[in-house]
Amino acid sequence: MNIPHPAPRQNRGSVLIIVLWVTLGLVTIALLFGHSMMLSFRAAEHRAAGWQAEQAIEAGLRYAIYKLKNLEDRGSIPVLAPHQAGMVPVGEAFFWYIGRTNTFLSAFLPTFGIQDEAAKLNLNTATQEMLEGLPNMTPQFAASIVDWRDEDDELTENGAESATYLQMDSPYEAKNAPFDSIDELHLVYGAQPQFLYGEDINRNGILDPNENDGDLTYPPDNKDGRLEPGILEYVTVYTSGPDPEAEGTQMIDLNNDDDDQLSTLLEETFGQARAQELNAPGGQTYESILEYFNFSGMTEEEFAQIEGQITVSNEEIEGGLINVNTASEAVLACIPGIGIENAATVVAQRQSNEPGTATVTWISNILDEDAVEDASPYLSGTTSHYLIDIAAVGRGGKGYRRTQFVIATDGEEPRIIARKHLPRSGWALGEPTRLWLAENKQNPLRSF
Ligand SMILES: [Ca+2]
Ligand SMILES: [Ca+2]
Ligand SMILES: [Ca+2]
Ligand SMILES: [Ca+2]
Repeated sequence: MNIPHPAPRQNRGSVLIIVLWVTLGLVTIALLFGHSMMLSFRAAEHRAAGWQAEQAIEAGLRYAIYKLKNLEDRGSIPVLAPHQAGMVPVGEAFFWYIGRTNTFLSAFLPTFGIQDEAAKLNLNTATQEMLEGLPNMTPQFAASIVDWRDEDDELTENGAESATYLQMDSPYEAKNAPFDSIDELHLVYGAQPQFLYGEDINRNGILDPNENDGDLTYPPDNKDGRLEPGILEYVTVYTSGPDPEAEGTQMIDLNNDDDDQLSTLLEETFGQARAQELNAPGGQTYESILEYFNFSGMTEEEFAQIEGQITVSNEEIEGGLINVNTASEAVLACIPGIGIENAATVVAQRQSNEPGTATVTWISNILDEDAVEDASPYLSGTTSHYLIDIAAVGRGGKGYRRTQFVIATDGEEPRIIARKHLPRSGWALGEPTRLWLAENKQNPLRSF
């Protein structure tokens, strides 16, 4: 009989160990595979949420343009929604218009709304003295900004021209031409993140936890419970007006355009009889629209109706008028005639004005005559350049996105003149919103 003799004990043990190893290997592979599946699933989920957020931003942009197109008072700031919470659902996504308050910058939730570029100093037209008045500004940096934009290579005292830039580790030349964007400030000699961003590293106008914890997390801050923003908060390159010759513009230049254009506007707005009672502007040069108002014989209410459609060209002051209804105290303090001594008074008066006021005339009721004369050539009561700063999330609060748009309304139709993604600027909607989204990620819509 041929009885198969069993394998030696030692061999059986080896086979078992091999089988165990193989099984373990398979399990490991399965686990790894599963993990990578999960990762790609999550990545796909994030991508889908990001796409939803991008679509929500487009929806927000379209709604803002619609509101600007249908403004009742030309040049005013549109009111977007009756509530201030600011979370607008679009399908499974949400978007927010990140705004600014009229008064202070230290709340923990962003203000909801459209911002005004005319609330800021124009980097291309503000004088060195005006720039020096900004918070976080140094005389050296203000001088370097002027040298960067002026076309010559003559060094301003404390400034920087190509000779300075060419000595740097990565040399380049001074631009010697106007700024195209405020981000160009990074190239100007002496630019430091603490000057440009201040404590507001994510540029949302509110105090985020990392902006009020000292040196514990970036950025450095003074932990005083108040937001001290940097220069970027207060400057623009987009307010080109008054430039009535600019392409697409519909504004009437009282100093250069045909008087018939103004007569037509006055007749259409007030009727023929009233238009004839008013003083016609013919043959004079005005320093400011306020000067024309005083001359015209209009009431403040009447003037407010045409203010967004007229301008005066001024050889000494080029462009960049500042909207007295929206500019922050810090910006108002830079304007000749207003200064630090009057800026707080202007802001206080503004709070008692009707919401949505879009006129400059009230300034002459609170400043003395000399101050009004100095300030009014720089001032406007309206705007034609709006900043739409939209942040959004997709399904489950994921896929955070943020894009800023500048819309110009000085032509027949509102047009987008700048679009900037802020992919690495960080969460800008405040800690309470982040926590709320985390708690409600399964079904955020239930609260609406
Ligand atoms: Ca220069
Ligand atoms: Ca912030
Ligand atoms: Ca900090
Ligand atoms: Ca602070």
